[in-house]
Amino acid sequence: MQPRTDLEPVLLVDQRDGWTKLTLNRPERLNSFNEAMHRALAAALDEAGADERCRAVLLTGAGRGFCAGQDLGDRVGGDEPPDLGATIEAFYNPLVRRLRALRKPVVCAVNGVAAGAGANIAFACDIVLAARSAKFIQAFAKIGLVPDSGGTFFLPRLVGPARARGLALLAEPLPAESAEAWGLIWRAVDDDALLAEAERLTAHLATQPTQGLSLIKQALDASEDNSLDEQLDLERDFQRRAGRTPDYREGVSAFMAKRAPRFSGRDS
Ligand code: T3D
Repeated sequence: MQPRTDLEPVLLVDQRDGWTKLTLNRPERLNSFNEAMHRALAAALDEAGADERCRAVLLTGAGRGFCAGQDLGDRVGGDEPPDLGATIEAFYNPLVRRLRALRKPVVCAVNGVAAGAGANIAFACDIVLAARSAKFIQAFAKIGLVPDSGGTFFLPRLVGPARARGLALLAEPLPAESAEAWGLIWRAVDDDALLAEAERLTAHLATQPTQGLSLIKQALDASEDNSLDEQLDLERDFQRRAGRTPDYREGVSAFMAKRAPRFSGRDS
C-alpha cells in the first residue's frame, strides 16, 4: 500500500441526511491510532453530539482492517519506557466515555480485523455489525499489556468470565460469526453487504425517537451497577421523561391513526 501523504485526513467525516459517517483512515497501518486520529475522532464525536441534525453515528474503517489499536510504531525507541497510563487517560478512556455518553446511537461496522483497543472500541459502540471475514483479537497479552478501552469491563459482561479470560489471556483471533454466537456483537454480515447494511441501520436509527433511544442507552449503562430496586426507580424516572417528549406523543398518535410516525428527535 502507498504511504500516505500529510494532506490525507486520518478521519473521514461524511455528513448524511440525519446521521454522520466516521471512517478511520490510516489503512496502511490498519487504522491503528496515533494522536492525530484520536484528536480528529474526539472532535468529530463532539460535533456529532452537539449537532441536533445528527441523530445517529456510524463508525467504520478504511481499507482491509477496522482498527489495530495503538500504532506501535509510536512506541519504539526512547531511553525511558513510555507512560502508557498517560495515553490511556488522555485518549482511550475519553473515547470510550464519549461513545457511551453520546445521546444518540452509534453503529460500528467492523470491516476487517479489530485488534487491541480497536476491538474494545467497537464493543463500546451501541450496535456492532461485522464483516464475516473480520476477526476480533485481544492482542494485548501478546505484547505484555492488559486489555484496555473497557475490555476488562465489556468482555466478562458480554461473554461471561470463562470466555473473557480465554480471549484476554490467549489473544487468539475470534471470527465474526463466533463473536455473534457468543453475544459480543449484534450481527455478522456478508463482507460485500456490510457497509450497505450498516448505513441502512444508521439511517433508520436517525429517523427514530432520539431522546427515547438516548434514555435506553443510559438505562442499560446504569443497570451495570444498579440493584433491581435502583433500576426500577430509574426506569420510572426515565419513562416520565420519555413520556414528555414530542416523539412519544407522535408515536401514540401515529399508532392510533394507523399511519407511519414522523419522529423529530427533539426533547420539547
Ligand atoms: O500505547 C498506548 O498508548 C497504550 C494503549 C494501547 C492500546 C492497544 O491497542 S495495545 C495493542 C496494539 N495492537 C496490537 O498489538 C496489534 C498489532 N497488529 C497485529 O497483531 C496484526 O497486524 C493484526 C493481527 C492486527 C493483523 O495482522 P495481518 O497479518 O492481517 O496484517 P499485518 O501484516 O500484521 O499488518 C499490516 C500492516 O499494518 C503492517 O505494516 P507493513 O508491514 O505493511 O508496513 C503492520 O506493521 C501494520 N500494523 C498493524 N497493526 C499495527 C501496525 N502498525 C502499527 N501499529 C499497529 N498496531
